[in-house]
Amino acid sequence: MSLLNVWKTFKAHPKYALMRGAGRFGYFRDLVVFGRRLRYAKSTPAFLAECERRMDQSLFQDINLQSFVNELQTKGVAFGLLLPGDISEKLIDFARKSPCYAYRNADYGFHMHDRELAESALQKPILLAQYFNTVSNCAAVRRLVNDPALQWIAAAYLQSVPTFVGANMWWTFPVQASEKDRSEHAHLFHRDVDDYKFFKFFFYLTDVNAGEGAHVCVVASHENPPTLRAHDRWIFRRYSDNEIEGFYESKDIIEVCGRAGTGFAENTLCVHKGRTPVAKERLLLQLQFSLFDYEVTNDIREQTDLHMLF
Ligand SMILES: O=C(O)CCC(=O)C(=O)O
Ligand SMILES: [Fe+2]
Repeated sequence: MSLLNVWKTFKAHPKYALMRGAGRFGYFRDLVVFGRRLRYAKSTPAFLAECERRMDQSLFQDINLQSFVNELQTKGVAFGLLLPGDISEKLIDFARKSPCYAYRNADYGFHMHDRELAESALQKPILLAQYFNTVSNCAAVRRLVNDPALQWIAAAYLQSVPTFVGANMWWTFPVQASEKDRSEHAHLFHRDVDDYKFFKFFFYLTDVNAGEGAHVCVVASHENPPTLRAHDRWIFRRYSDNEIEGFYESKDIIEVCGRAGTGFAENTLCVHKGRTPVAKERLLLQLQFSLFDYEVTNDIREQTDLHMLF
């Protein structure tokens, strides 16, 4: 990021820019988490109790919540969620019927069935297309955001009343994309600094097989950054596959595969990336929870700012 970009971010979102600086340091992150925990010392247990009271409405009845949170804490990633078929169907139906936006650009709207036309209009392959305003436009997304089990996990993991900071639903397509596009859209290994403590739920809405557009993450790397260069502990950058494969044991580099509906949670301070699909597109829904909302991770756009390509 150039100095000019840093300055622009600082002016637009000063708290976010400060967090992006201070959040690189583990002891600073721990301090903020501790302060927040004290501040919410009374309301967090009340929040957890309210989730427990509503638990019979959850879509995830058979998951051991405490072990899930423990796994997320120690490994940075926890598996075992599965969406009921009717909820997956509703999400996929929403994706089929609503416009998505190539490269997350609000001017590049198209319907999934018009992908080829959209590529002709843009004169480039579309690696990724994202939906906007999913919470307000899709009841199934809202149902998941408010699910008591997911909310309980968020509160227990963040040790605080959690803040939901955004849903993101997007396609990745099997195309020959440029390195620049792959880097910008998270297809190279990286770590996220989205808050002092945060995590994301991921739900696959298409089957994701080995070698396809899977999410790949390095277990427990949230506490073990890849220190390959002098400043890697603090500078957040993209890493090559070779760098990551050389630094971590191969058993810890996990390619997450699963059928449509498969869900997991990850603190994406862990090293991770999305694989560029080879033959089959991937549809993913992500829900992000953190301590603070800097209003940079949600998919909310003014309707008047959204435009179709044709
Ligand atoms: O597409 C993916 O699996 C990676 C997405 C990613 O980097 C993120 O959600 O932080
Ligand atoms: Fe990421």
